Amino acid sequence: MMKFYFHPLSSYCWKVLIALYEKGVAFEPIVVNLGDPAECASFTKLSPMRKMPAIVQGDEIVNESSIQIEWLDSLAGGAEFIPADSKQALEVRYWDRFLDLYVHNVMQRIVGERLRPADKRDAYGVSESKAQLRIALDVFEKHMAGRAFVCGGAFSLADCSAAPALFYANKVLPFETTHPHTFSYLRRLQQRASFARVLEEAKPYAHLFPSEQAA
Ligand SMILES: N[C@@H](CCC(=O)N[C@@H](CS)C(=O)NCC(=O)O)C(=O)O
Repeated sequence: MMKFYFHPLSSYCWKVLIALYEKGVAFEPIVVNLGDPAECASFTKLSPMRKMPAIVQGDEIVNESSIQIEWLDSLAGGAEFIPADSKQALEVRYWDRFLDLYVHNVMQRIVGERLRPADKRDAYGVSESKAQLRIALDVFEKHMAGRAFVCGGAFSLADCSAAPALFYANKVLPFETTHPHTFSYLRRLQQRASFARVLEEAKPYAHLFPSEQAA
């Protein structure tokens, strides 16, 4: 059976978990504690950059969330995350990149800053990251006006990317009033069975998320 190495609070793991739940694929969940040096060393054998999640099936190791979701698409059955039409597929991949690079990774930098020792924090870097995140949200807000999903009429890889990125972005830069289309899309995602399940399973770990006061 497919092994899924992850942490229940990790946003990139959420992205792939959503896809797994959408597909209804059976898998063995294995929680990774990167704080444990031995676990960390053995996980690095699966994921050379030490990034979660990692998927292992037989001899095959699959890294990087977007590739993992494309790989899941290549398994028979279930939802399709990359449209067969090549033009639509490019649009999905574009928004997947946009959401990872300009929303998800920027949000991670802001959260990561909260975990640094007090004397190593970079307030200027945080304000720059928040400014970048605001620009990305502005672009996304325009795109989402009148849309149910990020691309076309169906849930895709781009929606898997959007869910965790926007959920945590809303924690570091709340956008209910500034970006209403994006906010109502996030609320719809939270009601979707796959993401609602991910959020429910993460609840016991929610206290580990660093608050702004921690920074
Ligand atoms: N580009 C990677 C990013 C994965 C990533 O950033 N994972 C985080 C958890 S959300 C991680 O493993 N962080 C551990 C670390 O950097 O030490 C992907 O799409 O899979």
